[in-house]
Amino acid sequence: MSAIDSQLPELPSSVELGMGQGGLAVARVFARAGSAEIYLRGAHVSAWAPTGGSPVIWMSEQSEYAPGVPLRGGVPICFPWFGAHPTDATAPSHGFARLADWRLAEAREAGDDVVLVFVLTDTEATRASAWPHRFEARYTVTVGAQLALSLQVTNLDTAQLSYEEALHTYLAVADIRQTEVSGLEGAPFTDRLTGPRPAESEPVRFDAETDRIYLDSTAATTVTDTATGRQITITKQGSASTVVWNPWIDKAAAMADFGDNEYTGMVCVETCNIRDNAITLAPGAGHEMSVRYSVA
Ligand code: TA6
Repeated sequence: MSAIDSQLPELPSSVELGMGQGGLAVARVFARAGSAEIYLRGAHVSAWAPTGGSPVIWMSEQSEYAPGVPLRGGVPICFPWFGAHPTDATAPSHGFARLADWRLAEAREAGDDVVLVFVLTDTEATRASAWPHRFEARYTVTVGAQLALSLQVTNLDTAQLSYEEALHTYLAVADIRQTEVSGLEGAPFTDRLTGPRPAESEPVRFDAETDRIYLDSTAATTVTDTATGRQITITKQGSASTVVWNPWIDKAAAMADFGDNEYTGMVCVETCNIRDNAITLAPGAGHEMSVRYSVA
């Protein structure tokens, strides 16, 4: 980890940098109000729980921790494109950010919380990719009784650029069949399996593979676990798209890094700017997308 050591900021005692699974560098955070784990590869939050509370972020037991393979679970950062790249079939799904090594630029205590800042800038590899722009991405993770995530992107190029982004959060639920996602009622969406669908008046419930894109949706959402009564509220700024995903049985079985029955214990509610909501920045301009998770 010598390369990482040399760039490290001073760490408060509540932050430990160590070796995680697969030998990957990981920051373990022990704030008074909450704890978390963040892999430097992908600036990937892989665990968060408020102090005294149960884990909120879900991670697959089958996740790989190998070069070139994204972690399964946690909060993957999808950037600078979402899903398959529109023109380059060889480009990695959901972009290069979740496969890249981010730099831990800052770690500090803020009352009962701890704030960490991770930075990714363009590299030779990204400049040779399907998205060759010069950029800086700053990802701020605030760990406490709530989890707050903020992704700031700045165009360091001399030309305009456009990108998609998603905080592809995997949330833990007791039983997906007894889980509801509310806050999206009245919003039309695209079901990635069957196409455009009209708005629904009920919360999203799950009885099959679910993969929905809500555009022009700035609403807060709530994941209600009717089995336990736990509610996870998701409030966001600077995000105009929301994605809701559960792979259900067949897709779960088809994914090598996902346990066959693990679909029952997770739901993804993703904070995004994708498709028609993609962000365009003039040279020197920046944009921030942020989200906050609170549990009741
Ligand atoms: O956000 C939902 C989604 O785009 C699904 O279509 C599904 O593919 C999921 O992401 C996981 O993608 P990944 O590339 O991590 O396997």
